[in-house]
Amino acid sequence: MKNIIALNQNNLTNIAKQIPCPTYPRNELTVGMVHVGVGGFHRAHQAYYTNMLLEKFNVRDWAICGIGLRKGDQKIHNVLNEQEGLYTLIVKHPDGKIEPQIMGAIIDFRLGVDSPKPVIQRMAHPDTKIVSLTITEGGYNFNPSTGDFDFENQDIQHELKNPDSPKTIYGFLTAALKKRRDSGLPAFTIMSCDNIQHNGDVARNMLLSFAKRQDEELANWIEKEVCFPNSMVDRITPVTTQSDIDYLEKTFGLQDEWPVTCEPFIQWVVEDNFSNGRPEFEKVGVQFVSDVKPYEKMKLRLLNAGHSVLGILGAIHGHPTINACMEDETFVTYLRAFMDEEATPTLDKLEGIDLNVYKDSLLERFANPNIKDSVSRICSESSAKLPKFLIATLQENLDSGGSIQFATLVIAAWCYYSDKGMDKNGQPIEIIDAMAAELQQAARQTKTDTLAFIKQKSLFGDLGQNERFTKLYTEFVQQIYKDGSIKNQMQTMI
Ligand code: CS2
Repeated sequence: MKNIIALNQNNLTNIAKQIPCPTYPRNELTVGMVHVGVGGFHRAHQAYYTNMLLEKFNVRDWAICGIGLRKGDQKIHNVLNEQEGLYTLIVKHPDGKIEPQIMGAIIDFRLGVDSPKPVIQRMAHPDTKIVSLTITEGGYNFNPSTGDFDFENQDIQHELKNPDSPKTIYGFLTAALKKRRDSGLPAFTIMSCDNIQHNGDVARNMLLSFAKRQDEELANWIEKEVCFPNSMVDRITPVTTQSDIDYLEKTFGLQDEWPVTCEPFIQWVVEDNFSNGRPEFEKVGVQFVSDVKPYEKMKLRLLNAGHSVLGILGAIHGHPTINACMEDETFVTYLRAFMDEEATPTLDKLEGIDLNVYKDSLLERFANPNIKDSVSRICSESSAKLPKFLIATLQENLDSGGSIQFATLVIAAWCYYSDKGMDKNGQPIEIIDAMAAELQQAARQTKTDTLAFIKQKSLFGDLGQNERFTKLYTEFVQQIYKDGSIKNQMQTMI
């Protein structure tokens, strides 16, 4: 039995005998970035790049303070407090090599749920120069079909009337920016790192819509002073499992309550547009460009949409993980056909990027047998993801007369998935979606109204009125409901 060592600052010298640890003086760091939404992705991506910067380049003023705004963030708050911001990043290579490394860039964590003040103070602190976000596609509070800010949201209503007790990201940002303006401090940059096309522009439009209703003068100041760089972020980060925790304990005797696992690949392309300085991330491989939009579109429409294609079809077929889908020839061929025939024609040419090479690399990354990315993670919050990842492509192909069959089958499968909540073997599928009830209700009407599911305007806009689409969709839905098998249908198309 190994001696068990808890992960904390005091034990780092000991842990470093087996696992690379931060060697920079963590107690000398100051917080330059405040990050909202400290999930696995942030810890494997921005916090990883930052850790490298602190480790290799003597940087001291760009450490991170994590922020949680939801009740569910209590757990990460407790773990990071207990572990003094330290956690293990476990990089899993396709050949079986596993590289754990202790990350130290997060030096503080604050929960804004019951006491907003400490969060506002942190954002308004003179040292804070960037507030970055991974609040998920659904966190931006806009109507996916119109793109308009959703003022009906109860929390938004509350914070419009009570600017001092914010609940959502918008209330926190305006409260902190107001403090900065009133005390003559420069604004911070708001850097979205979510998988949304033009994520910075979306963050800007939403914040300004909100601020204009809350405080017009402040909105004008924000409009003038705050930069919102667009960015493309990429690293596949599956949900941490108990076996990841056990691996650290069994192999190294290390007790880490919440490590993060990820693939070796990492990419970050950001527009160089900051209000108040930025870390020299280019030193650790981040690409700064003047226009990130073509990169974003390529990634969302190939990687994220590709994930959703495998995820939804795989869930019904009974494949538990993305790599299991990639061991199935039918899925691989189908995915490549979707990429080549439907996603690629909607993309712009990108200098220096060969789309075929990019697509080949995606297939390899998806097939990494050690990542075991669950289809349930991919399918979670599909109502927020599919309009951006897939429906936009479908719509463009309808407009141009291009192929729509591969994406349409996924929409039909999504209806069946939302209705039945089980795979073809009768195993229940756990549906994690803020709109799960509405989706199921609409899907359940399919028997009497074949188009009921796609009549949900907030997701599908006017797709339900497009004859070419509805004809194909009807055919697919009827087929899937008849035999519950998705694979037969996929095979006839490839
Ligand atoms: C995934 C992404 O959310 C999803 O469905 O496609 O989380 C994906 O793994 C990341 O964007 C990879 O960079």
